[in-house]
Amino acid sequence: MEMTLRWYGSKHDTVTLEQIRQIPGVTGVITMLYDKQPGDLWTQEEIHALKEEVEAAGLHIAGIESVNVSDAIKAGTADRDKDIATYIECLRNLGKEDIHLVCYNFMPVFDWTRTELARKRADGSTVLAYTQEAVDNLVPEKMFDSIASDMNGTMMPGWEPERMAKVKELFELYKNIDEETLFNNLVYFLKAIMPVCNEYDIKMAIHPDDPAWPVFGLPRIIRSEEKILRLMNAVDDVHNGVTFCAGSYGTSLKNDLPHMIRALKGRVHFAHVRNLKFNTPDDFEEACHLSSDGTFDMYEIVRALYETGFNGPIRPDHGRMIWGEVAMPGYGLYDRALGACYIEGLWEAIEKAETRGF
Ligand SMILES: [Mn+2]
Repeated sequence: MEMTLRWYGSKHDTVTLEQIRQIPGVTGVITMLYDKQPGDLWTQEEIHALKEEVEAAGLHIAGIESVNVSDAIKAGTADRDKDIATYIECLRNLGKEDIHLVCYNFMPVFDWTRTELARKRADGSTVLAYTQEAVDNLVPEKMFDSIASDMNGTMMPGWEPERMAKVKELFELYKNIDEETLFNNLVYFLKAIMPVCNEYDIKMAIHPDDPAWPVFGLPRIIRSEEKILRLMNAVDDVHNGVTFCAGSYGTSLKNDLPHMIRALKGRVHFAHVRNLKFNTPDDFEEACHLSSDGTFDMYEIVRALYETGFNGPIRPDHGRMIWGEVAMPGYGLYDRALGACYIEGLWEAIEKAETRGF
């Protein structure tokens, strides 16, 4: 595995490449061209410039998160073939720049949903949190407003003002799309892009839906072992793979995370490793990464990745806001750095126990 950190680019991120490089063991960043909208072309020159900036800081681009998929592709409208052609061109340009991992998601309208971005914990830290009750009492437009007012002056991916302005239109677009149609649209997209992925050895890694159930009546298709295996089998190519996001699959306590990792052996290309603390099955918060602070056994998650021969990038996921840091909620420097070192410690212990036979 390679330890990485997500980086939002010098224009948007409060964390610098210089700081990331000083986190023990971190050698790569997961990034993207943050001013691009879904459906835009990423030119080779733009990708090259980003790559040079990262490499000048002594790091490298370990993968892209994300090349976002347009609503035309997800909803299967008349424009989808045009957008798929552009997507293929983006992949080709990434391949030419020697980038071989692309994370993406296939969630309609909302990329991810939390109902609080700064819930205060007993130690004074703040974390992202979710309660089903809050979602049940919100109309989608208000969801955008509450997220926007809580961003610490930053822009959160998936919650861009451009998308907020279109929320009603987007709901209209997905009105008649059920899970089966959405799944078929995803398969259509993957089959169309597999040739360029094979040509440039680009591993596509789908991010699960977050939370792992339908919200606001929108279909959600990547949320359980059964559903993700169905997708792996529908397009049975190693380049059709998975971002194993523990914190997203883990929103459903029905998902057995280590079991899922083993079932997906060979198809997990990227891992988001994070803990959640459940207060009730309908109320969870993003704890620090340690097993002792949350609900998941992080040792078992990392062990499943190790034992299945996982060799892609791992990144710590949303961290707590601690030590007075002001940053994009979930994406401060300090707690993610602690998370990275903790995961590296687990990995080293598991690897040494295995290779030294104790
Ligand atoms: Mn994730």
